[in-house]
Amino acid sequence: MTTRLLEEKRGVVLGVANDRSIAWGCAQACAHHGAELAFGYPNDAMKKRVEELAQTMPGAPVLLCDVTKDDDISAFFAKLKEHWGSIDFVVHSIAFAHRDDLKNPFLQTPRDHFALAMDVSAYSLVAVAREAAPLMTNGGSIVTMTYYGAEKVIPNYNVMGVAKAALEACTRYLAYDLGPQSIRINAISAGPIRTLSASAISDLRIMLDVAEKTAPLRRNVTQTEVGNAALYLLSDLASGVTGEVHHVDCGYNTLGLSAYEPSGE
Ligand code: NAD
Ligand code: 0WE
Repeated sequence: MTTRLLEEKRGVVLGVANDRSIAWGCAQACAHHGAELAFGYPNDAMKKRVEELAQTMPGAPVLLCDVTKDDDISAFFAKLKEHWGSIDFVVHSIAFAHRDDLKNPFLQTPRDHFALAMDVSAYSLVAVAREAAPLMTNGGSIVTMTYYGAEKVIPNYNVMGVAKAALEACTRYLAYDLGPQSIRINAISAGPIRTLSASAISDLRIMLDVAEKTAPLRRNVTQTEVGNAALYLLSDLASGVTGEVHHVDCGYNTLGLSAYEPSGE
């Protein structure tokens, strides 16, 4: 590799669960381009998994960061300030909704489930950006992950679609607030990918099959391809790019998805 797009840069990756995570695709692309990385994990159950993967990147700190907890987020960035002094980028690759809410009619979404999905999947970007920004003393770049269900109805995506619409709007408003500090923030709208979260979705097979048949590239996107798009947005190549949703989906959003009906209905 001759180009080292992130040489001398230090960044945070939130959302690694295993080697199929989109966050891990981003981490690998960044590491290949010379970045030094730190990882966050939400609980003890995830700690070992993240540590095992991070071991392949010598010296990478692995620290607790449940994004529903303000104290976790501030302690996470306080430790990084001590360790590094400053940071250059953040990858936010986190979402959660109750499983039932991705199956039952959206109409039935309980108030507290709606709030949880919004908290983990949208507000957390605001909370993370607020704590990360003071460490981005030379400017910075933040990337988050969204999905087409923010723009159009994807059957069963439900409350996650609403949360992703909020996440995309948060990206624009944060870009406006952070722009004066030369901090950019962008979202990548990825096509369907078989990850830990996605494999819990009963219609994922259908989403993957439909995309493969009808997207202009006639295939599905990979974690590596999403990681490479994140690499560009995190690097100085994208120095004039902020507040945008970038589709990395093989042209998935050109589908006539209104013709799609979930499993046999
Ligand atoms: P994944 O399961 O590998 O990653 C989701 C991560 O969220 C996990 O690492 C999990 O630990 C983390 N997380 C959940 N709650 C958390 C909390 N409270 N604090 C900290 N971390 C928490 O699945 P993925 O598919 O790689 O998902 C990553 C992102 O990509 C999500 O935002 C998802 O919506 C988005 N996305 C996924 C697809 C897809 O088809 N897989 C497509 C488009 C966008
Ligand atoms: O953002 C996502 C999935 C996010 C997700 C997945 C789960 C499953 C396990 C959030 N919370 C949970 N909670 C759980 O308990 N994607 C973009 C993948 C996805 O999800 C769908 C899709 C696709 C694609 C749901 C319905 C239809 C298509």
